[in-house]
Amino acid sequence: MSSTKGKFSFKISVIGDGMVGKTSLIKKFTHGDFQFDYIRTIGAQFSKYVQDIEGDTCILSLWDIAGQDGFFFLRPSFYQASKAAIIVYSLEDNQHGKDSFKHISNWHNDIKKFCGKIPIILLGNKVDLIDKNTLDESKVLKLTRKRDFLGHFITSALTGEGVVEAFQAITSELYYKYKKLSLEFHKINKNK
Ligand SMILES: Nc1nc2c(ncn2[C@@H]2O[C@H](COP(=O)(O)OP(=O)(O)O)[C@@H](O)[C@H]2O)c(=O)[nH]1
Ligand SMILES: [Mg+2]
Repeated sequence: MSSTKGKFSFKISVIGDGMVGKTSLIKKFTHGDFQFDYIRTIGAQFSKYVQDIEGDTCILSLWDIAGQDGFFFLRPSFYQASKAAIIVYSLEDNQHGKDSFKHISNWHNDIKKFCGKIPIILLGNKVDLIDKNTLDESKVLKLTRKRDFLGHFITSALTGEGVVEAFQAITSELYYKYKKLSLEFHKINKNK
């Protein structure tokens, strides 16, 4: 974390199988003015997004896997110093959707190896492609509890449903966590 005068920087890794909508979700959240900086050596792209909370500035740096399909283990440099992660799967009622759900645990184990326990939210994306009434959330809620994820959000990068709520949940979690740490840090130093 870098925190001076109410300025916080958070790296958030957005992971999950190819084609689940990671890039589209980031674009939707940042209103399309998403500037990709491509890091060729590790196959990643990221964008900065600035959000003010309670007078402090939070700079989010959203890391996105550039173009790989399926599940594969990422390089440590992709995850390095991530303060949080967003794991995306697809709600599509087909093999791709099912596989992307199955791979959540793999993605989680992968990031845990490099970052330890960090706040993670799970996004079930492409809800616009299914009938919401047929959605059975019991399995995913069990997984959310078991893996101690911060929450599960149903999203659509197409309609925008749930997108802002999801990104804001992770941002405010980080903000309050690091704000508290920074206040404690200043208190300790003042008393020295
Ligand atoms: N209907 C629908 N299509 C989506 C949604 N999100 C992404 N897509 C489409 O799914 C494909 C893969 O999206 P992309 O963001 O590139 O996935 P990524 O590989 O995870 O980054 C693209 O054709 C997107 O237009 C969504 O919420 N609803
Ligand atoms: Mg992508």
